Amino acid sequence: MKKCKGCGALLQNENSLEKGFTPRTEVDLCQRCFRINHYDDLTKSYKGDFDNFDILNSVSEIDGLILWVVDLFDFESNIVAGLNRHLLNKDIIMVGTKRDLLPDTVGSQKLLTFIQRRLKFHGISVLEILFVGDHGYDGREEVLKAIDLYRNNRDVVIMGQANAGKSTLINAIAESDLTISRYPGTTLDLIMIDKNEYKIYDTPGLIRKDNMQYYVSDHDLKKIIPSKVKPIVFQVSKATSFAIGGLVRVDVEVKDKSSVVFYVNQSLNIHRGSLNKADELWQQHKGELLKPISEGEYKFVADLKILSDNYDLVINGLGFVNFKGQIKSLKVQINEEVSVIVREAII
Ligand SMILES: Nc1nc2c(ncn2[C@@H]2O[C@H](COP(=O)(O)OP(=O)(O)OP(=O)(O)O)[C@@H](O)[C@H]2O)c(=O)[nH]1
Ligand SMILES: [Mg+2]
Repeated sequence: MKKCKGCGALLQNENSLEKGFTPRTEVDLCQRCFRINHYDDLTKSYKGDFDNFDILNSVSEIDGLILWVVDLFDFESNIVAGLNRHLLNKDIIMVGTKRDLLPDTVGSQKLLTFIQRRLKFHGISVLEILFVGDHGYDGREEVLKAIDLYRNNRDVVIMGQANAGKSTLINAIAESDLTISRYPGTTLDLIMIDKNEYKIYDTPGLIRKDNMQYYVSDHDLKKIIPSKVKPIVFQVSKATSFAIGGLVRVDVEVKDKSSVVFYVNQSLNIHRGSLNKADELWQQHKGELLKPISEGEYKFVADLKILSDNYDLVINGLGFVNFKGQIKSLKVQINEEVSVIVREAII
């Protein structure tokens, strides 16, 4: 049986709702990949169908150097807990992607120090940390050099969270034609690319269920995935409530004048109002004026620790909010499954 060259699914002409469907199996691409390539269209998101354990198992079965691909913008939700335990005795290089989504003011050295501290915090160790941007083209040579340096006659396996930019990176370094899309869950099975001296394997992305992208409809995904980011700055001097669409409500009380900057998809609407009117607004307008919303129940998070006078509130899958100044309290309302954390500021 032949595999689709775009997503790795076995080609079949029996069930149009299943992976790998094509009316004519003599072609190279399944219908879904064809539609993504030509119409930027997602007929079905497979984001719920993967088993992280199976994916990590198939990665560790290959005798290869591992490129762990990490979306720098969505860094916290790209962390794979216990990475070194899952990939015992493997050589791992971290490749941070989407460097271009972070402001230029974040210099490479600062970013590197930040990442090293966060990896230490999460108990992850890697041989080297590299950054790429511009869809893998900015930083491509460094990745190829690192592969040469660490490969030791082995093949190369790319792994990481869904939508991190794994297939994009392979296309940049191996001039391949893997299907890429703005939606998570594009690559469906292991794909081998023969680069003559060695093979590069693409893998399906790992899925985290504490990620906002998991709880919005396929239709709204486009609006929330951080593909275009323009920071939105607010000055705050009294108790204020912000709403990111109807997805997240952030209530802030300040001791002193502070700045609050949102780094989320620029098409999301950020509503600002006074805290004492926020309950009413949220109850009346969530889902209408305040949209999109997520599926399922919302929780109230009130015990967020304020770390310093410059820190980020990270909302997995959505982006982050930076606070500079003396903040008295910070409370969040959000889908009950989605993780929010505070960390030292990346910027
Ligand atoms: N801005 C920016 N976007 C990028 C970069 N690299 C990848 N992307 C975008 O990220 C999205 C996901 O890319 P893919 O290569 O499909 O990601 P993947 O990790 O293979 O995803 P799965 O197959 O679902 O696991 C696409 O919209 C890419 O265009 C980058 O360096 N900068
Ligand atoms: Mg992919």
